[in-house]
Amino acid sequence: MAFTLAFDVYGTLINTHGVVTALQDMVGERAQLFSQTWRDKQLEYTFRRGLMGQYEHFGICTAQALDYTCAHLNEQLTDTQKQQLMANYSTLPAFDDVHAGLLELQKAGHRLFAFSNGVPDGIEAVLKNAGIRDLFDGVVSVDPIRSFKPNPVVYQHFLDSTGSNSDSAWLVSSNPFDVIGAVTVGMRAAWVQRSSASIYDPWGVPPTFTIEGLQALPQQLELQK
Ligand code: LAC
Repeated sequence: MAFTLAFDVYGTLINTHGVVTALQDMVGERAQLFSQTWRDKQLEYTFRRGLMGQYEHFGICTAQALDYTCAHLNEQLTDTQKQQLMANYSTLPAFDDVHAGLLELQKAGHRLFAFSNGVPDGIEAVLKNAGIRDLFDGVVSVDPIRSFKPNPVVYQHFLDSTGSNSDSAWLVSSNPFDVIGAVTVGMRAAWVQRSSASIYDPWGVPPTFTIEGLQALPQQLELQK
């Protein structure tokens, strides 16, 4: 049986910490801390906007989280530096295991979709620049729903947009909140734990299985048919 696979983009296919190199020139040794704070705040803003019904594009959440991070860490970046960091967001790299893993899944006959908080143009650009856009059947953004993961409605939007259902569709994500969101609406979900430093939320809602990278996914899915 072929499955419909929803791949989370930022943090799963694409390494958001690809900005660290550019940040090293701007904030030196605090580049890693800056990147992590920026990413955490970006996600927090999506959660809060979703909860409050105050939707703004993911790019706005990212830009406002960047301003917050500068203030929080007392780093005075110029407007040009901030624009450079925002531009980097569309040229972030894919993780090393992604291209080969997607290719094998495509060959196995699965339908592959990118499924993200990003707006369609942003998702298209980052996938294209990372050299993996052609491996997908399509892109599904939360934007038409005007909310963010893990609102249950956006997972239903994925199923509706791809003509799939919770028996045939899987979420593949490194973000535990995303996995829990999908499992809660009845989808199956693979958690991609690339590092032991990545901790799963102890909510009693486990992933269907855990893998260390996409190379393990084809075989794991084979066992689920
Ligand atoms: C995404 C967020 C979770 O790509 O980073 O949907």
